[in-house]
Parts: sequence; structure tokens; C-alpha cells
Amino acid sequence: MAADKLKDGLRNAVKRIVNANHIDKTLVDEVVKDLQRTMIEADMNVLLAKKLTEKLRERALTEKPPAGMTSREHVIRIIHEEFVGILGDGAEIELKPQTIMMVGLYGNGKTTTCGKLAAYFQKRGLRTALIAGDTHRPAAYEQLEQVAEEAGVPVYGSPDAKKAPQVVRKGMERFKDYDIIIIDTSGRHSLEKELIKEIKYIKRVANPDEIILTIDATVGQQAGPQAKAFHDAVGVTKTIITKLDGSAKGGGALSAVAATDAPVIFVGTGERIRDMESFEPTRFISRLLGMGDLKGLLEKAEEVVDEEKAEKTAKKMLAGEFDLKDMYEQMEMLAGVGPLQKIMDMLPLGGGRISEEEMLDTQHKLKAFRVIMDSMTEWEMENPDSIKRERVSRIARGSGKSPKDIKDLLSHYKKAKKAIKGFSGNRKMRKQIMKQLEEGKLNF
Ligand SMILES: Nc1nc2c(ncn2[C@@H]2O[C@H](COP(=O)(O)OP(=O)(O)O)[C@@H](O)[C@H]2O)c(=O)[nH]1
Ligand SMILES: [Mg+2]
Repeated sequence: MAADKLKDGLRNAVKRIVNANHIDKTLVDEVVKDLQRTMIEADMNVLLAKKLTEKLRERALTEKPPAGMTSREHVIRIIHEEFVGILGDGAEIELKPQTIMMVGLYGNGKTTTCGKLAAYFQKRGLRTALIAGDTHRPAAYEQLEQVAEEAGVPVYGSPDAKKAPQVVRKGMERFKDYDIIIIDTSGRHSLEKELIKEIKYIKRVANPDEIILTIDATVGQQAGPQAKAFHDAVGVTKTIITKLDGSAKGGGALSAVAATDAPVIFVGTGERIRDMESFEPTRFISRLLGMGDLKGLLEKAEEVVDEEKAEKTAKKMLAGEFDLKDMYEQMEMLAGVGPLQKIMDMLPLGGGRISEEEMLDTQHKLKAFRVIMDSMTEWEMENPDSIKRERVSRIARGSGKSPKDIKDLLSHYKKAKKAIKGFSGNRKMRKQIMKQLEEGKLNF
């Protein structure tokens, strides 16, 4: 199967690098050639495979490993980064009123994912409803009804309905006051003409904002062509990879993403309604590369990354850039001794020793903030200043908190940001901290 091939090929490349006496041009060339063959055999787009491996080769031959990392670890890290690059930075579905149509072959997880998505939106304060557009399988309606109940949203349809487009038309009418409408469709075992005709018809009736392709991670070779066929028929805008919890590590999904260019927004990691995760290209590629098995080897590499991350956060803070994610991270670190405490320690007397009591209070707040932040999008976390009235009430609805709680969080954030700006505005101190950071004296 393609997924296994890709996985094996990647792992062999990694193994070769690990076992090499030293990294030289011959080895890099061989590994790159192997990788290219593996990718093409695994049904990946040839141009994509070429582009990726060329970049890999160039980086492996020219870049120097950062301090504390061997050249072996460095090359593996480059492979990892370049594969992550194909998948982009991870995309999100917008939290705005919209109609979503699900497509995918039979058994790929459309109905299950309808429920997961409905729960996702509902939790974030958007009124959500489902339409049963699969009129082919007798049990399809009941299955959707069941996931709708779990998500706490209404469903339109009937077990006896025969014409899917008609059901969809009526459902759209029924739910016209809802924020989010998600349409389940039927799948069949293959892409028959009838199926294509039907989903095109449903698309015309519903005029969806997003058409989400669910693709089963265990589908190997056919993933690319399947995705392309759906894309050609209706234009896929987003992808959800399902069953990533299974044994196959989803190599075929890479081809699917390459075939449609529709970014992956979530992955399904189980049958239950809560088994859906935001898609993180980094984690996905780590699984594919078998990073788990390589843990020992890469531990050092990861430490370097962690240090870099801590350093980046500190620098960002000093530059006065600071978002909700940073704030949360910092609050988490307050339990131990994190960069904030270290920097605080360098401040003149009274600069900010954090008392036991404050720490407990912080932990308490953290819990409440976590719940609220779960109802926010990534974008909102990164742009907290843009969270105004409507967003405040939506987040309050989704998290089951009061608008005042949301405002408290935002005001806490503003205070933290101001404090940081305050001392980063002190040029002398800032220079001193920066210098220490650069000289590596300030270790986190
Ligand atoms: N392990 C696992 N099973 C899943 C996942 N998503 C769906 N399934 C299962 O796959 C089967 C088919 O799913 P279904 O939603 O009916 O697919 P549909 O035919 O496309 O609507 C069901 O048994 C689901 O429970 C997932 O992410 N992980
Ligand atoms: Mg279904």
C-alpha cells in the first residue's frame, strides 16, 4: 500500500542517515534519490517530489547544523521540515455563518465527521444544524440523527426520503436562521456517474461555502486520484483526514492534499465525537517518519528546538509582541521557573517576584482561561485585540461562560502586555537581556 511504502521509504532514509559514518555528498545524493523514488512510487505528484527532494539536497549540503546538533540529526530535521512544508502551516475553518457540504467515498467517515464538526461549531457558540443528504443507505438517516444528538444539534431529513437534493433544499429552508449548516451526502463504493451527478446537483441547491473532502488515511494508492475526481466534479475547498488513529500512517493523504490543494483542517483520530484534532503538519509528519522510534536520537534535536522556542518567545516579548497563546504559555511556565520569572528577576527591586499566592491564583485562572480559549480560533488567539462585542458573546456562548469572564481574560491579557511593554521599553535593560540571550547566557 502506498502509505506503507512512503512510510518505509522515509524510515529507510532516516535509518541510513543514522547508520552512516559521516554525512557527505555521496550519502546525501543517495538518500535524496531513494526518497524521490519512494515518493513517486507512493503516487505522489512527480513535480512535487522533485521540488521537495531538490530543496532537501541543497539544504542538507549547504546548511550548517546549529550548535549542539550533529549533522545526522540536522539532516533528519531538514527532511522533517521539508515534508511539513508540503502540508503548509495548517489551516483553519473560519468561525462564521456558513454552509458546509461533505463529500467522500462510502465509509470514509463523512457522517461521523458531520457530528464532530457540528460539535466543534456548537462549542464555539455558533448555532449548528445537520441535513441528511444521504438517501441511499437506509440506515444513513439514523446514523446522522445519532451523531446530531451527541453534538446537541438538530437534524433535517427522513429515513424514507428518496431524493437527496430535495431534502437538502427543504433543510436549507428549515435552518435558514442557523449559523452553520452541515450537509451529509452519500458515498457509494466508487465514483460512479450517478454519485457525481448527485453531488453536483446538491452543490447547486445548497450553494455551500465550503466543500470538505473526507479521506480515509488507510486509503493508499487511490487517495490522489479519488481526491482529484471529487475536486474536478465539485471543487473541494478543505480536507479532513479520517482514521489517523489506525495502523496506516496516512501517506496516501499527502497525495490527496497535493491533488486538490485543499488544506487539511482536521484529522479524525477515533470513532467518538470528540476524536477530532486540529491538523498539525509537524505531528503528522513525525508519525509518518516514525519519530517515535527515533526518540532517543532526536531528543537532542528537540531540546535545541525547545530552547529556540523559548528564546523566540522571550525575544518576542521584549519586542512587545505578545498574544494570548504566549500569555497562556507564560502562565503555564509560572508554575515552574520560566523565562518570565527569569526576566522578572533581572528587573530592579520590586520588579516582580511572584508570590506563592499569585501562583495558585494563576493556576486557578489558567483553568478558566483554558476553557474560554478552547472556544476561540487560532486567529483570535493571535489577534486578541480584535475580539470585540460579537466575538465576545460568541465565545461566551460556546464556552458556557459569561461575557464578563471573557472580558476579564482580555483585560488580564492587556495588563500583561502592558507590563511587558513597560520593561521592554527600558532600553538599557532590554539591551542587557538581549545580549545575554544572544551570548547564550540566559538558558531556559
Ligand atoms: N477509527 C476511526 N474510525 C472512524 C473515524 N471516522 C469514522 N470512522 C468509522 O468509519 C466507519 C465509516 O464512517 P461513516 O461516517 O459512516 O462514513 P461515511 O460512509 O463516509 O459516512 C464508521 O464505523 C466510523 O465509526 C476515525 O477518525 N477513526
Ligand atoms: Mg455516511
